[in-house]
Parts: sequence; structure tokens; C-alpha cells
Amino acid sequence: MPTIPAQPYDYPLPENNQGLALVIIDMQRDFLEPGGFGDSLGNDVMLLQAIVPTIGQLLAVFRRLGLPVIHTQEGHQPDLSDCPPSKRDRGQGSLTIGDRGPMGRILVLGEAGNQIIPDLSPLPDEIVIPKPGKGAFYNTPLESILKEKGVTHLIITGVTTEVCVQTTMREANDRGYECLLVEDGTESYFPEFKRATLEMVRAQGGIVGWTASSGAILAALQS
Ligand code: C5J
Repeated sequence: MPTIPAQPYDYPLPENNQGLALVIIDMQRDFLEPGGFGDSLGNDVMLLQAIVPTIGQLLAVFRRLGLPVIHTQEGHQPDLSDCPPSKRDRGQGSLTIGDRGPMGRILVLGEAGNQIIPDLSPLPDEIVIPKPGKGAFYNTPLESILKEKGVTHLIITGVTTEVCVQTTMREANDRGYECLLVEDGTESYFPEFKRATLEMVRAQGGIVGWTASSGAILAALQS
């Protein structure tokens, strides 16, 4: 059985990669560019840029192999009916969800700042899951889409490691998916939180899943 060298032990790939999907979480201007949600909360958004080429390489290989790609997009309806007041009011940043910033309304679907960054733009046939929460399974059709496509194995990338990425990975793990988090394909505004998240998901024999480098994944998929 083909595997990817990973921690805490090799990640078993499904037969002929059938059932394998790439998940790219929230690679949106709101988190990666000045003037968006991440910036308004006082974060150094430039820290997240490092993973863009890495995710781009994985995306290119998944596209070439014809394997499913799922992009997620954190955002709310313009009337904020899907945004709990607790989420809107927390943070006390310079701008909050729904306020107008230089890239349009913060974390509102359809606004310029809420789009996925141009380098990782979804193709028309790729799945984009708008999500109101941190986890990609909460109040979204993600689980039914994965079931319909026969997806069992998730290669997980995106931002931020300890918030939307970790929440989604835990939700997926509870639903029975074999999850592998890409070590150099996820990033946080807090390097120590990224480090801790990688360690905690693969601790205790992979209690939430595996971690591996993009190099190991690319080599296994292209061999
Ligand atoms: C945050 C996310 N950090 N995509 N969202 O609020 O991690």
C-alpha cells in the first residue's frame, strides 16, 4: 500500500488515490492582506504569505491528477443573519465583522476582501464552501459533498493553523476522515501556536491525524 512519510507514522494513501482530496482553508484576502479581518485584529498578516507557493504546488498536482479540491471561505451574509453577536462583538479590533474597510465589508461574502487570493483562485469546477464558523462542517454542505464524491482522505492546508484549520481537522476526524495536515502548507499569526497545533494533532499516536511536509506529499503523489 502506498504511503506518505509522515508523523507519527506513515500515512496510508487510498488505492489509486481514489478518495483523496485537497482542502484549502480560508486563503482569503481578509486574512492575508492589509485592511482585512486579520489585520483589523492587530495581526501581522504578512506572516501568512509564506505558504502561498507551497499550497500552489499541491493545488497544481491535485489538478493534474484530477483529484478533488475543496476551498473554504469564512464569511457571512450581508445582513449578518448567520453571524452570532458573540462573534461580531468579540475581538475589539479597529474594525469588526460587517464594518466597511479598504477591501469592502469585513468578513462579508461577496466583498473584495473576502475573496480567495488570486494566486490560489478556485477553478470553475472546484468546490468552494462558504462557512459562517471556524470549522468547515458547521452549517455547510461539506460532509454531504465529501460523501457524494466518495472522499475518505483529506490533505489539509490553509489558515490559521490553530483556529479554522485545527477546528476543521478535528471536525473531520470525528466524522471518520483520515486527515493529514501539511506542515509547510498551514500558517498562523503566532508561530508558537502553529508549532503547538502540529504537535497536538499528531500526539498520542495521531489522535487527530497525521502531519507531513509538502515535499513528502508531492513525492508520493508523483511517484
Ligand atoms: C480566523 C481562520 N482566524 N480562518 N479564521 O478567524 O482561522
